[in-house]
Amino acid sequence: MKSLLKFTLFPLALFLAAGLTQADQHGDHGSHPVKVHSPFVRMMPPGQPNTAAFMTLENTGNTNLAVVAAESQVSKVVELHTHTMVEGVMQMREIEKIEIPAGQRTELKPGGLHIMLIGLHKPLSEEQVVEITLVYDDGSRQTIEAPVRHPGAEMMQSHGHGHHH
Ligand SMILES: [Cu+2]
Repeated sequence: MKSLLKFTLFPLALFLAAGLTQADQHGDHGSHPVKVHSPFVRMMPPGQPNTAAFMTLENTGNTNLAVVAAESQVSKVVELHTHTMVEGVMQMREIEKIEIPAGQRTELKPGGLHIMLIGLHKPLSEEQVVEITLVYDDGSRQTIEAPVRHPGAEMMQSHGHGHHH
């Protein structure tokens, strides 16, 4: 009886361990219903303590999702922001979430939605890759890699036919 129990538990334990490992290593990449296109962080002039990350989020799943937080090691604070007109002046403000309805794309771009990196620990260098973790309202997390680009490169980015993978 004892050996039979061992025999049945062992494959189960292996299965569980494999499942956990897979979630740890691959949960952030590829399998998430939200695909992240062309992420980049804006290169700022020297001495600027803040910058922002932009990207297009595509929800390939059947359920609405929203980014409710973002995390990064490069700055003290990471906030979700948008731009709004306040008495004729464009202002940034923090928002609670960035919604990505099922089957749709949400664009984070200069002058609109963005992920604000506040209080950079050290100046960013061009082509440096910044890791940003997106936290979704379903509890899932997705870590993306966003290269640092000059503002001039943004134009190339949005109007060109670049292949960035
Ligand atoms: Cu902002």
